[in-house]
Amino acid sequence: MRPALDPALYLVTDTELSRPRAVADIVRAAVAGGVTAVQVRDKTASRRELYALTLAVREALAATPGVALFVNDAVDVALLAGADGVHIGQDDLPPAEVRALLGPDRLLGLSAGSAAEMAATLALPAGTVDVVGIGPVWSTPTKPDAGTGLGPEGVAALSGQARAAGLRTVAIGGIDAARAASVSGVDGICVVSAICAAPDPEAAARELRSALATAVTP
Ligand code: TZP
Ligand code: MG
Repeated sequence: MRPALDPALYLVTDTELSRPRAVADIVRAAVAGGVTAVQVRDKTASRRELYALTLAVREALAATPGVALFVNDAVDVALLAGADGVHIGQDDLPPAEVRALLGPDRLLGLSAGSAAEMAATLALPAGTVDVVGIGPVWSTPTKPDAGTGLGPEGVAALSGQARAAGLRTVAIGGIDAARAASVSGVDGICVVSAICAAPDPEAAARELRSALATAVTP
């Protein structure tokens, strides 16, 4: 069976922004503050380091079985580390092939940042993708190459298409507690710096959670 996924407050980790703290410690605090899903993302780590990092985060999540664990890009690492799923972008292996590698019992997330990418996502066979990351909502120094933002309206429009097809959606890019209130029409918000760079990640997660009511609409 595919693991449960509550995407309401989705943390994507960043090793650099977390320093000098360990990513697993940030994750532990963030979950205590209300984070519901976690993606291990480290573009500079070796495969071996990413595997070790994923195991450490998995251990940090052991006490909270409802919090889904994704690995960014690396299907092999996700499978070997016993993660719940993998998140891929438009330049990674094709989603249908990744689904074949994952089998039916893991979650697959996919990034879509334009109408064309959403159309391609919606053309995939049912059950390929579980959750679509839509963004950036706003341009963000965390991922400078993500480009200019779609804005909350652009995200809501793409999200509406995905949700009509039965997919869940998260908005990503430039979201903090103040801006979360202007996001709407998604199943969750996804943040990196708002939690990883926060002096108190637990308090930051709590603050984001209370801003969620307007962003996450049925
Ligand atoms: N994909 C699109 S924007 C982004 C990713 C991974 C980074 C979002 O980071 P932040 O710090 O929440 O703006
Ligand atoms: Mg990728």
